Amino acid sequence: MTQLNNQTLASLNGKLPIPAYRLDEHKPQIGIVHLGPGAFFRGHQAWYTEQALQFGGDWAISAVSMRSPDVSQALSPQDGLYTLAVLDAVQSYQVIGSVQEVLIASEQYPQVLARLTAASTKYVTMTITEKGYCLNGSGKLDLSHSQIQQDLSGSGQPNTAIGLLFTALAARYQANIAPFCVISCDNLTDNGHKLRNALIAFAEQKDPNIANWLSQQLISPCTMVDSITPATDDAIKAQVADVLGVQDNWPIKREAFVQWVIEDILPADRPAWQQAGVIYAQDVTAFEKAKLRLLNAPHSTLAYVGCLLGYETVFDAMQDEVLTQFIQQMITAEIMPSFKAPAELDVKQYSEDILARFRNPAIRHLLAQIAWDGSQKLPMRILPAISDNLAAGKPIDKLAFAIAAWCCFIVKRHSDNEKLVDPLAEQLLAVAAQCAGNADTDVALFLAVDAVFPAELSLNKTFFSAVHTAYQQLVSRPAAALVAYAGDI
Ligand code: CS2
Repeated sequence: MTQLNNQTLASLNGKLPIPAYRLDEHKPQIGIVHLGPGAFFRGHQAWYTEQALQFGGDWAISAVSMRSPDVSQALSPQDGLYTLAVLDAVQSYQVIGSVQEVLIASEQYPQVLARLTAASTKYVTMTITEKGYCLNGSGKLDLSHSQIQQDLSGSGQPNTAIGLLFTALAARYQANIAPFCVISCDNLTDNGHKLRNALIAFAEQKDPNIANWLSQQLISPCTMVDSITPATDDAIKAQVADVLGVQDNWPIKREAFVQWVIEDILPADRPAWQQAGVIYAQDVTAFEKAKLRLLNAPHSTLAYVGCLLGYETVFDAMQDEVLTQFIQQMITAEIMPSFKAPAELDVKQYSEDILARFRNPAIRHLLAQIAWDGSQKLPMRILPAISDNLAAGKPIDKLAFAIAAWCCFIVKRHSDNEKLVDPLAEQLLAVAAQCAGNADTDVALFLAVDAVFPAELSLNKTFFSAVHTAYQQLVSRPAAALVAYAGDI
């Protein structure tokens, strides 16, 4: 079967939407560099930019992975082209052309730096996951982080995204070129502010003049990003080859729902993202909170409780009436009262729509994938709601059940001798190795992991006892525990 690339693109015309601008003589030049070319980026920001490119401008994307060669090896023979499959009530396919190249920073550092220091590069967007920002428990740059220390020492190429961005910004400063705008597209509370502060904190260690310049000129909006985009599997590769009649090494699948809210501080010189459906808002925080607490918190809860019950996908778990009742009750009784939703958001409808998205039969989303990086995700998704409810004297039992389920999930990973995907895997598995199924000691061991549980939580008696009660029931009989929690305790 022939390969999807610039030569075979024209043959797809009329079969499905293709990037016609790739067939033009004057192709859009690169104006955006994206760090972390994973599935979510390719189904979300790259799709929005694809729509925006219909309105013109030099906004093609140079995608950069820090170390992994996988995406570059798959897409470079395809001139960066790939297929987006939207799997929902209606299924559709589109060839995306906004990604012009995929580079690997660890192997192609001079090219990456050249892209980042070019005056024509106006934006750097990123999906580097929560751990990629190297932040400590209070959301500040962790200067004791081994890779940050290495990058600060300046010996060799930067290993972290923060180190790479600083190096490029420093070169722009020396060359009197304005800083690019940085746009975090990760599920981090206050993502834009945290990124901006991390870059300035790094610069303060290296050169106070650059730190000062960045604090005056660096634009880093907060964003809320949303679209369920599971990892690509062989089934979708075969499906896409059927539809296109050409081979696509790495197509992307996602649901139809897609949302991007950006803090309204970008310069006028920007891609036509608004025409593509991006919402610009004065205050993104409330949107972020709503999404992290009403989508990502239930997602993580489904992942840990669902895995303990032996389910494989979100769709499977959502077929379990007791589990969905528990999730709905957790949302209504504890999550919704924990924050103030954006005035324009019908929070009840928004939550119902999210649960309907979880029931999408066309999306095979593995719970095990959502379960990755719990030590990074729970402090963004569940612990803030618990802290807010504790401060307001509101209930936390169901949220604490989710935390206890995470602990049991780790204990099970350890006893089944299965891999735990988490930057703190070693520490967490060491804790699990000491667990004997006794809630007194086990919960104390987990809550002592201060990289996850700040002191104000781990020392909070109400929180400890709520996790303890849930863990005690979950560790021996998860299904019975769930039944108990799905009703009122
Ligand atoms: C998921 C998210 O893997 C996960 O942690 O909860 O990737 C989720 O699918 C997206 O945030 C949806 O926008």
